[in-house]
Amino acid sequence: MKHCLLLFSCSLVITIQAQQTTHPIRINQEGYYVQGPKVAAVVGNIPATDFYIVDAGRKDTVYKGKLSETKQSANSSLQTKLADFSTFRRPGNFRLLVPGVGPSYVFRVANQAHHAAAVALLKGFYYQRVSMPLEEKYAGKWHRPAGHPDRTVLIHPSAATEKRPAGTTISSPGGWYDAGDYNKYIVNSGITMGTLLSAYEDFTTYFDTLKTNIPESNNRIPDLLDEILYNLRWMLTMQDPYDGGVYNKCTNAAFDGMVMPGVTKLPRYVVQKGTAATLDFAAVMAQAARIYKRFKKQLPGLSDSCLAAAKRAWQWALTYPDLVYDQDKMNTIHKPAVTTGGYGDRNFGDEWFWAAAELMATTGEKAYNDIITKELRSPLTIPSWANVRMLGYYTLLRVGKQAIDAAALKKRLLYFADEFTKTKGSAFYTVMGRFRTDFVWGSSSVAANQGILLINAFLLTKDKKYLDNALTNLDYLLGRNATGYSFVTGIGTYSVMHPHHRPSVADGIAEPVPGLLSGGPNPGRQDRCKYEFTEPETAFTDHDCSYASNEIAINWNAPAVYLAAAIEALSKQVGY
Ligand code: 9MR
Repeated sequence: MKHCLLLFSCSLVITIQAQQTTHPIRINQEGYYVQGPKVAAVVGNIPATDFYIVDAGRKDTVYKGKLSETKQSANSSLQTKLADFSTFRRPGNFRLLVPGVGPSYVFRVANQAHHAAAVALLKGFYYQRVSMPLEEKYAGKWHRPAGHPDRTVLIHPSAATEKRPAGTTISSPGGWYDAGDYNKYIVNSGITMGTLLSAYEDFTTYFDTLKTNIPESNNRIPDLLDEILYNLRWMLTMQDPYDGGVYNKCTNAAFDGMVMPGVTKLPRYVVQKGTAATLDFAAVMAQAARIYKRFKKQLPGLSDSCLAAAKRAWQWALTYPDLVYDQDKMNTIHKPAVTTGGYGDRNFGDEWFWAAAELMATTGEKAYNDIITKELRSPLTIPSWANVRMLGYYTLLRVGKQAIDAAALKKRLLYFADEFTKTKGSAFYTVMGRFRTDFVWGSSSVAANQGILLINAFLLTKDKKYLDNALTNLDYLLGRNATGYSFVTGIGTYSVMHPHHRPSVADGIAEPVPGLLSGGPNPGRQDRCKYEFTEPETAFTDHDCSYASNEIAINWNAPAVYLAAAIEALSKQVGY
């Protein structure tokens, strides 16, 4: 049936609420699986009751459906109607049409609908590499010279020891820039690396063949592990060989300006060691030891070195079980003052638990069981840089079952995950936003980490409902949300263009560096930039001023890699 062209060409005028300027039809801009769930959210006070799917080229109507009743969002004043076209199962390019609203962007219905997103998000890490040039054949138009060499890094007075006095230097090259800034932080590398390593452990077969066109792509190590290795080698330099403690960060004294990496030549420092950094390091090294063991031939000695480093870090932490990195306090004592990111965690129970879980899972040694048993009593939480407890749970259920009552832990995890399967009342049909507190600094990573929880629940039960719910948060990240943006640069029709990311600002290229996940709505608006909307799920501005809502960061990209890749890896199995 040919559908009225008039309808198709009608513009996007309508009774849409003042509270929105982006496209009123919110879709996953990257696409939908042929056999999978397909939902769009139409924002505004919509009189229409029907919707249509039209072929993008010929504009034939290929599907007709009923819009849901009006839904009031719990996280803003927005209202929506949902268009569920899950029973439409034809591959191709389409638009969704709502009378009085107009056509949506073109979207794809395809197998492997998120392959490109998974690859781009992983490739995002390559673009964050610090000390090597990004060559055009890998980086395309975003090629650039090497950033900070970090071969001569000063011991800050806060980190001075007899063997490494203040002002002496160490070499600490490589690693990824943390975010839109040019510093390298161990605490944030911890959760990032744990998440990526877990992605490999959970979806080994998928990642064994996934290529991202990086310089190491032909070295007989999966690209994911090559990418992780670039940061792992840097992390190893951050351990003091004399005592096993780990410096909090390798940093400038103050943030660089909005210039390309390596342009400024200001001194770099490693600063005070701390319990959080050292235990995160121990966990990552223990997990890496387990995973890279398979690649002994390609990487002789690496796995053993990682395990030795993990054990030394653990020993240091036993001596300093509660050493907080308090930057403000540090600055009252030592010069120069350091004003870059703090990642100043104060509660270490979760780091103890995660490190113990990884060390136990790798070594099988009973020495870690007491801490595991003690910490198992604490409540489950969605992970964040300051709370890594869940990473320990995932690992114990994946490979460390001998140390725990696995059945009981599984039950707890599923009980927790079930809280995140209540998409029904949601105005955007996403798990994200179930709680208003989901919208914090880096809220996109909350969505991605909820997705990981649900995927773990799926892996434990094979119950498809968990994957369907995880997918709703990928839909959220890629456009079905209150802002109308795809939060991943370069992915989707209307994705963020001006992230707070120094290379993207300074490189003179219109498109931002691709594959980077924007932080997302954050009503805290700590950057004091101008925000058009300020409610929990709308407090976002695509402006490079906005480090509180539109920065990018490695600990946000990592769970998005996991989520997109896991859904791709499982899509066939669940019949998407
Ligand atoms: O992601 C961090 C967020 O949870 C904190 O509230 C915020 C303020 O301390 O810092 C964020 O991390 C930033 C880090 O300190 C420096 N690099 C950029 C990070 C992302 O904004």
